[in-house]
Amino acid sequence: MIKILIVHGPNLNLLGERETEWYGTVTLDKINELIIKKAEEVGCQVQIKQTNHEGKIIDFIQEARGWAQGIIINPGGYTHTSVAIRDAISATRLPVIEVHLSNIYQRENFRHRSLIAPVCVGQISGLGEQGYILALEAMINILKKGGNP
Ligand code: CA2
Repeated sequence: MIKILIVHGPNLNLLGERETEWYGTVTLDKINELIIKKAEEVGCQVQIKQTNHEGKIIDFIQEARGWAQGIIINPGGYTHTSVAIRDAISATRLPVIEVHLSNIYQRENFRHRSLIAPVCVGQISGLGEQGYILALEAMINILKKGGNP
């Protein structure tokens, strides 16, 4: 069975409470419910993790090689700053899809650059919680094709 790791980065645990103009009112629990439902429908296994710490994200990426065949990640604010997360993704041989709830290109200039996207197979930005579901579908197709889109 295909196994996929989902990583939510910093502050995503606050979803639904504030900044609803960018992220809507959906909570992280609700997003995780949708992901699990989709995974059950398509018959894949998911592990979902959230952390506010950069090093933990790196640990999750490194550890994923022992379990998962692909990674879906919303690196939160680290998207725009973290060479270390980029290096961890580069080092893993797993395909990675980057997801953002908001359209980062409609926002402040500093959010237009992702250090992570160049080492991912693709990026989904601006489609809200749907982005995770689309990423899951895409990842399954990519894995069925041997790891390339
Ligand atoms: O759009 C996305 O998914 C982001 O990754 C969300 C990050 C942001 O730094 C990225 O530029 C784009 C922020 C995570 C959520 O932050 C919240 C802060 C307060 C209340 C609710 C969420």
